[in-house]
Amino acid sequence: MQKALNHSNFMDGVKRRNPGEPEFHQAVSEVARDLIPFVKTRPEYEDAQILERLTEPDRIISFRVAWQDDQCNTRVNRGFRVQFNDAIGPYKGGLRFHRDLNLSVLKFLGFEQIFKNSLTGLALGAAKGGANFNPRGKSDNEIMRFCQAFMIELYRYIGPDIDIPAGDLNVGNREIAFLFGQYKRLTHRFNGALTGKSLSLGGSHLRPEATGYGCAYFMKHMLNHRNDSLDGKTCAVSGAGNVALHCAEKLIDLGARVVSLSDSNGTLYVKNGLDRESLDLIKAAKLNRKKPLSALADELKLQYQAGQKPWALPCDLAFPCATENELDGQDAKALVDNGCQAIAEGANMPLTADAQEIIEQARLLYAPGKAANAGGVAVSSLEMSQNTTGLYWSVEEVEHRLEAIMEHIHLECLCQGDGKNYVDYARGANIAAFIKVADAMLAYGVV
Ligand code: NDP
Ligand code: 2IT
Repeated sequence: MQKALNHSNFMDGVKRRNPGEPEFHQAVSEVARDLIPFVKTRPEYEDAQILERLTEPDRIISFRVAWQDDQCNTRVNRGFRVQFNDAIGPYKGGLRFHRDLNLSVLKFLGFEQIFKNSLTGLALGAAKGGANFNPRGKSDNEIMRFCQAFMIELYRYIGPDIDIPAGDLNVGNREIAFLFGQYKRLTHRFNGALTGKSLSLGGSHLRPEATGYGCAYFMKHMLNHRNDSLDGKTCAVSGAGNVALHCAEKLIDLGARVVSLSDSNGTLYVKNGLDRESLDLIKAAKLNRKKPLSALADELKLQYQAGQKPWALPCDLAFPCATENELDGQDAKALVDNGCQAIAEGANMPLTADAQEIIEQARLLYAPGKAANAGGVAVSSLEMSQNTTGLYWSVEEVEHRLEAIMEHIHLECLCQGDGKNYVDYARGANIAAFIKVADAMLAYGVV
């Protein structure tokens, strides 16, 4: 006889089947907390074991990547693609290069992607991939050779209607160009098998900006829903990469004051708010990987707090845009004590489980990454449409569509998460996203 479905039994099973994968357990546990009570009201989902199936990736591909560095030393890394779920569309999700990348991280990212992609309202399944490759200190030629070697294996598993990778941490325009160039040579096809391409390679306007802009829009909608606005709000932003810089840019343009950026070594603090000119200089330098944030702070005569995170700074709104578990319980408490009103996650799972609990118990508005950072994958989908039709949209057209998608996601979260005095966006996002995927899985029968 099967055990009764409850959070503890369910998570025991997940941990037994996936030992030593704490990030994956954390992501599943957060979703299961909301979905198990919901599934118990819909026996068709429970009978069909949808939750058990949803937490098992369709397949995991792992491969050797051998390449040569500038000194002609042979180097070996491990490449991955976790194709998690294609119930509502072809596999879609980013590629990450990071020294410590492992399957726990990729499975959490691929799992979150199922829900994020569903929330966009577009036909997108979910995947994530990358390599345990540390790009720090590598030359452009080394990055190129690594990307080419990585694609020699990956190309077999991807395609415009199979699996469409994009960027993520340490994979931006430059890497996507190297990857796409190699894909094109190997397949003899020019198609939309990768997104995040630069404009000259068939990319979309605003793809680099989309995740950060979308995150700022999501916050705008949360505030508008309670008759408030971004105007004059003090915002703490973490990270100084693609997501953080574009989130900061849109926040400034929408009238907010951005008091911080950060990187793995510390925090740039600008008490009166970064001006657009300084942000543009930082953006130009960071996106071309030219300088660390501390050097830019020196140049711009701004304060850099080495070894510090931004969360102890007084702020109205917080935007963790760097990486997973970057904001812990102590940081969450500091935000609450300092009067922070709302958090929107630009990064994937930037809050530890106890931080999320503290934020929700204090009744801060809380937009989970699967809702707030979905603008990136949404514009990736717009890039796919443009590649398929060969018709390309203007900046204005893409921005208009991105805004509409973020508004739609906000409404989806409200539909399932609106409580008496508090909108539980995390619950709303989990349930709204789940219904669409679960119904598709039911329709397919037992697969
Ligand atoms: P980038 O590589 O462009 O930038 C990452 C930034 O985060 C860098 O400034 C990096 O600093 C900083 N960072 C990395 N690790 C840490 C750490 N442990 N502590 C503090 N800072 C750190 O990546 P993205 O901006 O693209 O991605 C950021 C997050 O957003 C990730 O969680 C990613 O999964 C998520 N995301 C990205 C999307 C996209 O479209 N790119 C879409 C949706 C989500 P340093 O240079 O010192 O390493
Ligand atoms: O986490 C994410 O949503 C991304 N890295 C972007 C994925 C995509 O396919 O654009």
